[in-house]
Amino acid sequence: MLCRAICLLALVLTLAACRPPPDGAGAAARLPPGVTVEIALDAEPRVATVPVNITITRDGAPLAGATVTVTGDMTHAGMIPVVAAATELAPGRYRADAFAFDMVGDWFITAEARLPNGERAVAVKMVRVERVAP
Ligand SMILES: [Cu+2]
Repeated sequence: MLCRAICLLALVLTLAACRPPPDGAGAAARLPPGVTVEIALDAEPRVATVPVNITITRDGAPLAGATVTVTGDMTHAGMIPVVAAATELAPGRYRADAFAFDMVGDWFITAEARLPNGERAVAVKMVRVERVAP
């Protein structure tokens, strides 16, 4: 009985500690061994077009030839996700030029990469969009 209470407490603490975005987007983050996917915005997040840079490495070396899609979604229901394809600028460096935030609030950006060997790598970044572009 005590054990069960402790387990339950541990579960509650775990749930409270990380608040994954709705629809399990946080849980969808996955990286094959040795692969890193970094998401960086070109500018301060605001309601405007803000290109998204994605850097992909395997064992520290640039990973070229991936197909990368960037999806922006919000933490409230009823949003149509923003989707933009990224192009490869240099080996391992990808960029979604057309990505645009269309609302103020909390967003999560998902970068999904199909690697040349068929593996799938997914990273998620939380972003708060504070204001409309001047
Ligand atoms: Cu919204």
